[in-house]
Amino acid sequence: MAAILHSIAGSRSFRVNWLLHELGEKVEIVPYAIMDGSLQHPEFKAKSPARRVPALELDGRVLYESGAIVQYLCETRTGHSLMPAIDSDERSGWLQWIHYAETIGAGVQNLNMQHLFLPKEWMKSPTVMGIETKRLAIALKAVETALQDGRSYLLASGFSAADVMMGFTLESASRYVRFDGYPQTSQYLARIKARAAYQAAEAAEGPQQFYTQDFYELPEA
Ligand SMILES: N[C@@H](CCC(=O)N[C@@H](CS)C(=O)NCC(=O)O)C(=O)O
Repeated sequence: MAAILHSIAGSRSFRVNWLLHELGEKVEIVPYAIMDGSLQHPEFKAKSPARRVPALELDGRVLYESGAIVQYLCETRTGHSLMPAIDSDERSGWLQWIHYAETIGAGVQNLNMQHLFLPKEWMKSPTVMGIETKRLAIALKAVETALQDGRSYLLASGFSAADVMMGFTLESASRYVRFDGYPQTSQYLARIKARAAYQAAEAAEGPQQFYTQDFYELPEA
């Protein structure tokens, strides 16, 4: 039976969509939109109490939290190399990146709120936008540093689910922080976007719903 993914195109649900494609699992996507009230339907609330995507129906369960879903999929599916073994030296790094993707994700979310969702100009705070952009730029440095030794992916052993968590997040972060100062990260992002499963997942969910510009400049403070 196909997994049922409750999703907004271009949101964190892309991580789950992409991972399911990497695993070769069937996925049926139930689409929502960020601003049309569809996340508020009682039926969806029963699947995701904070009314957020992703939520995934699989194996007779309903799961929310993208990182937990990614880890669950890695732990319950076999025949892949998306997660280092529990006694591997790389396991702690894998866990760190899985969760660090949400440190970067939180920064992006704060900037999405300021740049995209606050409906009136007077509600936006150039001070908050400036601080959040700086904090995001600092958080991204850890990724650039990790890639300095020329490795292709976050783990030296190769592609893993940590790249799935991080990859989506970097794509969104690049709307707010110019990646010119992050050459390794730039190449890394291009590398993961070239993956067949990434592209198949993009095609399955359709155009992202968040951004109408490639880059959002900071307003004058
Ligand atoms: N930590 C959660 C965050 C989920 C989340 O905030 N999802 C966003 C889309 S990226 C959402 O559904 N936002 C709707 C809202 O805030 O109303 C996860 O990783 O699944």
